[in-house]
Amino acid sequence: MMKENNRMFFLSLRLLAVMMFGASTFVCAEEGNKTAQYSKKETFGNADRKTKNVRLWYNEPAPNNNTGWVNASIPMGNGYMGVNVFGGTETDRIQITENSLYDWGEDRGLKRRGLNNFAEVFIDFGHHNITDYKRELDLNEGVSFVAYKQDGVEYTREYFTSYPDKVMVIRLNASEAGKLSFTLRPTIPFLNEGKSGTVKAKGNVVTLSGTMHYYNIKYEGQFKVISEGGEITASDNGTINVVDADNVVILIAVGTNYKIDSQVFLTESATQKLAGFPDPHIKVTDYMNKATAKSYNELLKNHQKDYKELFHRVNVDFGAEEPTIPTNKLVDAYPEGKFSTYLEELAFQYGRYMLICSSRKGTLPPHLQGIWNVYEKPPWSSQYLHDTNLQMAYAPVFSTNLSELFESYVDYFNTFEPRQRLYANEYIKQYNSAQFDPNGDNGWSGPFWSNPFNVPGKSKVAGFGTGSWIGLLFWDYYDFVRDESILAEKVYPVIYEQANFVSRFVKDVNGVLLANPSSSPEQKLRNTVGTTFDQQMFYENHHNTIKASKVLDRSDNKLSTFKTQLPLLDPIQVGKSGQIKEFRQEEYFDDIGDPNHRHASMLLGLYPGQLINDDTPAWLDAAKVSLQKRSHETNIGWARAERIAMWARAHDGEEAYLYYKELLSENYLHNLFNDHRGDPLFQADANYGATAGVAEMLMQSHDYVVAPLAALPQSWSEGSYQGLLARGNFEVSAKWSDGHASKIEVLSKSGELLKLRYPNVAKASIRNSKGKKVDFKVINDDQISIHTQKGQTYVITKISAIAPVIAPSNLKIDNNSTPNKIGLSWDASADAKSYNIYYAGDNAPRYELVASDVKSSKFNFDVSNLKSHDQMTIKVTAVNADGRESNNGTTLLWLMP
Ligand code: FUC
Repeated sequence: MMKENNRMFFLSLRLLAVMMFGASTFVCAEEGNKTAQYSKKETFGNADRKTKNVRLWYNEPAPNNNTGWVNASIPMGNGYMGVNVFGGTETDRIQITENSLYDWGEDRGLKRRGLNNFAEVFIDFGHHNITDYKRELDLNEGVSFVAYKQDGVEYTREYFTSYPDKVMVIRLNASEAGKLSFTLRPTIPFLNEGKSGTVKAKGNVVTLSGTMHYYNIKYEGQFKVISEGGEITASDNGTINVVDADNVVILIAVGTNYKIDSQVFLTESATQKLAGFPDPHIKVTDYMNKATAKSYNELLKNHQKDYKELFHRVNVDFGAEEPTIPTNKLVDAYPEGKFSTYLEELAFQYGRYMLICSSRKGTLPPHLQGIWNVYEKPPWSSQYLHDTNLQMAYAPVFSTNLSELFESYVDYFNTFEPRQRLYANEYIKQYNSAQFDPNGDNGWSGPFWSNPFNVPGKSKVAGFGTGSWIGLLFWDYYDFVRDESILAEKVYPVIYEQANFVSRFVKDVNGVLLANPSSSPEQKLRNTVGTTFDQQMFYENHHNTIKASKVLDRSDNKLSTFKTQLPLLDPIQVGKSGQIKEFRQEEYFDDIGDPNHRHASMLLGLYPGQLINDDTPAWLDAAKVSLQKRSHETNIGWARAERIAMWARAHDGEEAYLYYKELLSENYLHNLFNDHRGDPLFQADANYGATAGVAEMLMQSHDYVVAPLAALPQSWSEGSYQGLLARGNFEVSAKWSDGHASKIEVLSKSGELLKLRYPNVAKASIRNSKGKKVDFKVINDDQISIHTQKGQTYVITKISAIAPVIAPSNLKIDNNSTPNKIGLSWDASADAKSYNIYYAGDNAPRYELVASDVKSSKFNFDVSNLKSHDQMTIKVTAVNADGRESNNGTTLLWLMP
């Protein structure tokens, strides 16, 4: 380590130069005399792939208080720990979170406590005459920096959290030898009768250890100071003093005796849950010893290899210039109408960054605050809430090409699932005892909230669909990566046993099977029958289970039940406002519950589900009605994020973008943490969710047709992206200008059939990466299919632009006085040579063509043969001189007299 420090001294100087003077390249690693340089325009993967600079930077440290933590500190993490770096000069503060340090109990009047703050680490420098201050989080590097001058000396620090080496590394430098002096002061926050601990310093190590009593959690943190030059003194008060060093590396390792193990959930006694698990001293010492044996250089290299391999899979560029103002100013200017495209790019990548920090195999999954918590009593105890928040944490994991990060949840799920099986038995006995299997083969029930120690059974505020919603994540894991061993081992058992459970909670009501009991998340009407939430989630999980059984050629005994039930699950009901109903009892949109509710659970089949799509255009139109009626009233971060994705699925890039703008304007703090509702109250869900929403704007594949630029807003008229993942394991890249794609590239990673939709794609040049023409099948002008070869890239260029056909508008009934005749009229479309008239009766997913080639903007619709319907949606589209039909139409709902 010592030898390396010399070299790293120069590294720090270079980094400082980059940060302060904006050099375009910086030294990232040195090998002997060889210097490896990473330029800003580093290429990777295919030749076109450019990494755009994505960074947050500030001209002052984060204020040293809770507001500074939530608003301005820089979050980092490696699954083993989350850290928030303040970057102070008088005193730096590094707050550490370890996701298993959980407190519970009712002492001191605090009923629910939850995740506790692991450590507050202070580094006292006493620098207060500083100039040229800058701190930065470089998302491309996964490293953060601080630099400033004091009395002519340049001080720099680099921080990173390494997943492979399980430690945090801080590197401190001064530009002159012997000028680095500080005191390292790790502390244990919130010591009280529920938490005991001590901090001791010996040699060059501070050890912080103790017990969190409720669950009898042993915790330990080690902080090692490796200094070149100067003197190190350990004090009895648990601090280490460094005087006149040249440069220093601090290593931090933390842990508890928690293990991701079913014992934890199956043991009732709180203090026995961790019984028999090894003391954390063993593993923390092991992490520390292994890290100490490596040079700083090696640690940095390991970290960057791991981090960059994930982060750099996706690049987005909406044509933004890197701003010259710091990130806090960028965020502050945004609501004033100075919309920054750079911030829009940055926030997209930030969600991916946060997921990499907070969801790594072998460590607990991201909770409501990801892996960051400064409090003793965090909001909602930093739990896993399964009626939207947890699912949103994983919303970008597949589409933004980070699939293996889901493994963190897979392991957690598998440890709590045995406990949920016991609940499943109880619930079936309680609600539908005739369906109880005495052998205990009743599947698993989905939890609402859970934490690292408990799964308290079902939700009081949502139906059993929460489990099937978890099932969607598992299905997506396979559906995106198409690995049959993942399907067989990790996905199928989960979704099959979920279908097994919910299949016992459906009741025959007039020939359809309705969830009973049933609730729609957090809405007023509870314990009813057949909410759209439950119906859709049951439907999707049954459907996916049957599909998976076919892929795996399984013939398990309950499949026949699922197959019988599936067509009777009746997942979508269209109401009298033309909306997708949330409740069976609902007629018009705002009949029941809060019309502006943050949850839009009746639309989960639109997103993140797959049920409502381009192949069900009448449902898609009904979903749009519901989305419009849900309005922009909500100020809740995650709800806005969800609507970005929902509007994107409805192909309305402008509405999707508007929600993104609202989120960035009102919910994003200076460090880009999402503020749930303006307290500020941090919830990481919208950070992840916004990333997922933007991904849906850029590319969709939920109906197994890869659709690049499916909901592009005008504000992103120029741009490119690389590496988004589509179902079928296709990596998709696109480049566009004037809102029109000039190039689409698809890398087939599993050799599956590629269906591709883009206007005029059938007339474009379609070649492989060697420039050879590729055979494809034309489905229509806008859709083709290709039997792909694994590993081959398909390049689509020369895509001739189409002017989208303007839809007619304002469809209305002029005259309904003649029985069985509806006299329709609409405002003409300037593009129309003729019109097509359609209807969809009641809850039909698709329209029937009533008339085509209608030349005027009036039509007399004869409904005498359609009297069996209670209502119908009528739709008119425009057809232009080339025979191209408008994407949208004008619709109205007709209630049969
Ligand atoms: C659900 C949401 C709330 C909040 C909470 C943590 O109850 O409805 O908005 O996100 O979880």
